[in-house]
Amino acid sequence: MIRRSFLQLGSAAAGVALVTHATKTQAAEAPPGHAPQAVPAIAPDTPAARSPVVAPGGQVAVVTPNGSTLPWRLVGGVKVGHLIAEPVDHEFAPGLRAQVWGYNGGTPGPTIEAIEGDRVRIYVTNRLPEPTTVHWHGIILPNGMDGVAGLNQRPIDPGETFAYEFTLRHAGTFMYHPHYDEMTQIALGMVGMLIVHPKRPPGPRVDRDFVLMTHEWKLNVGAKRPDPNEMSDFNVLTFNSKSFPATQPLLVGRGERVRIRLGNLGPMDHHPIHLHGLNFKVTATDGGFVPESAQVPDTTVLMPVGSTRVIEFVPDEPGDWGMHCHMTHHVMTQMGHGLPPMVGVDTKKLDHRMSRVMPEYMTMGTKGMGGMGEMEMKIPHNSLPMRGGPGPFSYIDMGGMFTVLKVRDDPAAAPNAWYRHPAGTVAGPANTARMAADGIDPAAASRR
Ligand SMILES: [Cu+2]
Repeated sequence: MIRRSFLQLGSAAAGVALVTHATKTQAAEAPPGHAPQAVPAIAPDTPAARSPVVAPGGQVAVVTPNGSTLPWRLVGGVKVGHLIAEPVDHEFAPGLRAQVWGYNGGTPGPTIEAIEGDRVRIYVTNRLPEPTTVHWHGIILPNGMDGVAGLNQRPIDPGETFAYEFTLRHAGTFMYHPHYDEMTQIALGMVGMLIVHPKRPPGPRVDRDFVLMTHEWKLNVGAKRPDPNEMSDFNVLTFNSKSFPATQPLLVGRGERVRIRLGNLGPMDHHPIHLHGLNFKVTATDGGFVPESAQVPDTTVLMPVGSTRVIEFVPDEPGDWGMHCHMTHHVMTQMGHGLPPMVGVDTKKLDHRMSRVMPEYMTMGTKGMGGMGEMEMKIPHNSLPMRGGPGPFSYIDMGGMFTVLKVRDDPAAAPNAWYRHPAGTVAGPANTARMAADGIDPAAASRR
């Protein structure tokens, strides 16, 4: 019996029934489910090397974790690129794949990177089953290049290739996406970033420059494709279309100036993105650069749908720092949805009755949901465990829109390793003698 059936049974009895490793023998006989795969906590191909300088003023190339950059070909002074809109077989994290739509074999599409004043010609080939267009979100260009189907051009039919050509008059952090059947095409993953480096950078030179797009998907357990008709209940939350632990960490050097360009082309939700271990300033939006006098220090930046926010910081505390959406359901995955509230419920009678018909039955969640992700329970084929992934101390209880900012004295060293904490700098069990000396009553601590 697959876990979904257990859930239905459990739900009918206002309980959450899961098979744990305590009942492995029976569980091992269960047919089509599979145990959650052990996944490496750190993606192996972290770009550790220093990025090349690509623009005036020592501006470094943008790095797209889990993504790529669109290659240019220079023809008669024009930068020529090619976007192919097409279906993509995408892995959100090990154990969860789906048929999505994207560009050039991926979602998000390749990051387009250019320099203020560049003339670009971008061919768009449509390999989708329906028409599409590309809108260059935030770019000020001739009206007929803006990509709104019906208003600025006719749609690009399946099999056709259109050419878009314009001059990048303004520097900034922009995006691209279809403006034909947006509801379907954006929800299925057709999004990308468009970075225009300034001719004269307005602020201090940065050492690292990353782009991260937030996105949300409704992917029913067992479904082959995300549901583009969903309006509110999204269950797969991603950075650059990956859920933790598949999100590639951002590796930076202590004391380096770091820029992260965030973009949100998700269908419906804003995301408050929070960084640990540092504070930052918002230096730009898709509307332009924020004057230094107006830059507010912060640790969370709200990412409204259809906008970009650029943050910059200089981390001075080394370590592995969490970076995540602060909406608690956005660090959950498929299994966190639609469960009955169980905290504090007395399930003794239910467990006893259920054990007569299903010996492996055990109601869970009565003490909270912590630890649910790491249990070796059977989960349906092609689904994610409730949340999280393995960490250096124990299971990390967050998944979805979560990644790790790795601040190192030597950013070129051991990108796959967890941070090694100096002795005496990790929280641990308190010493009772020390507690007493500090005026904390050990008896009060042990009272329940
Ligand atoms: Cu969120």
